[in-house]
Amino acid sequence: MRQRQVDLCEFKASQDSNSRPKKTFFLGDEQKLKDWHDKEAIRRDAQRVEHLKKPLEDYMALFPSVRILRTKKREGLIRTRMLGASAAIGDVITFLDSHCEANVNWLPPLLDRIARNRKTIVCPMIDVIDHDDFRYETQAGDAMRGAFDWEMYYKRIPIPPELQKADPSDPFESPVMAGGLFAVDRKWFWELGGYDPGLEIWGGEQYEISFKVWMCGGRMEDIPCSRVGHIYRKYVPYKVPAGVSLARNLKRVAEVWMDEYAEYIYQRRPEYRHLSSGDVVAQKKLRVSLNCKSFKWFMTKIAWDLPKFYPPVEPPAAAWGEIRNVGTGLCTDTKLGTLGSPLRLETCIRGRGEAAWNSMQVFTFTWKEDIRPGDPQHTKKLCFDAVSHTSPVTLYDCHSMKGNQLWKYRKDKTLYHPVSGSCMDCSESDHRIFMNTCNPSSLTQQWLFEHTNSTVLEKFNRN
Ligand SMILES: [Mn+2]
Repeated sequence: MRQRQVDLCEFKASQDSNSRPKKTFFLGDEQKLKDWHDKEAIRRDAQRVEHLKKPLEDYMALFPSVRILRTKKREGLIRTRMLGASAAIGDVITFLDSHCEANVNWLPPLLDRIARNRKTIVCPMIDVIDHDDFRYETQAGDAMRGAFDWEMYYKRIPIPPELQKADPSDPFESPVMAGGLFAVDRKWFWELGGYDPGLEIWGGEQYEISFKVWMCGGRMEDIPCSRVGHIYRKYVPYKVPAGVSLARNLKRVAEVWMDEYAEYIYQRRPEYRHLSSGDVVAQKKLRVSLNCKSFKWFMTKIAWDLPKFYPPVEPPAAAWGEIRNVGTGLCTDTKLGTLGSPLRLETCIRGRGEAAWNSMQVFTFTWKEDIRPGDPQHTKKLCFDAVSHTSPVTLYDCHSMKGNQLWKYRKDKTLYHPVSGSCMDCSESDHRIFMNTCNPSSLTQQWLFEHTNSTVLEKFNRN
């Protein structure tokens, strides 16, 4: 049998590919590789657009091993994938979105891991194809673990040192997959019950399959040597039927898989608590029959690093309420500002009975050491942000990575910005709030939070 050598780590255009060690991989023979490809099923949702009708069939006629399946009515991503999977005959099922371009030698490194352990679900690394000009690049941070916050938004967290491999091109464990790009042993997929067929159209299915595979005796890996480009769209180009909601899907996943941790979701999304998740009896039965472990096990053994970034119970804030300037007696105010707009200095409105005070002059110095509009229970995802030692202080999307959104509220009442080594200052005449060279004797650099938690502040200032 002729050995075929495949260079795994040659990527078309990934930016850091120069620094990536090259690896080689041996496959049984060429025919086997062809078989793998041939057995991938293609699936399409019900016809809506012209080019998915005859033009698609004409094009695919060039590839005799490709079968096009069509649903009778609109089924959505989840059930359509199940239809494709049920028609597949190969040993391995690979799911990709339609707006993907597989990179060089993307498949063998996925199959290799499944061949070694059939209960491993493997995900390629998803690179970014720009939706405007199709340029190709790695995601910010490249290799990261898949995670979620307790509103069930997908998040990426760094690989902790304990899980980092000597060779960064080695596969690494990921708690949840990003979306729907993965390969799985076909029989194992069906042993797991496929996707929950009660999930509608789109959303939550990546959590369902991820929790299920980990908790029910399998595992999941991201494979740095397998690269697939994906177009991240600006908007969703289709309509979701009335009555279908992402919330209902997420509630279903939480009810079936998350045990007592579902409560953390309901605390943040109270509207989910009484939402109907439909009939989940079959899903719960499956969980029992597969002898699946608890969500607590998942959080302790697999996603143990997640709470450091997204704690189920929010740690206490260091300070909150209005932020009053000592020199001017005026308060920081968002002026209901939009993203990127500068903070302003305005007359303090606390106690003046103005209904709007809540949304404009209340801030929280959070456990992430950033400052956000809103009270501690309802912070917005906007943060005090400064780019230099002379720039205005603006509200920007919170990145939760400290950096230019890290602040220190010091004993001398200054708001110190470690990255620029400067302090928050203001000017009474034009109401500006800006960064300036620290001068602890300047009263315009001293700020008073309405409430402080000295224990938390002391801990922050020790860091
Ligand atoms: Mn996609």
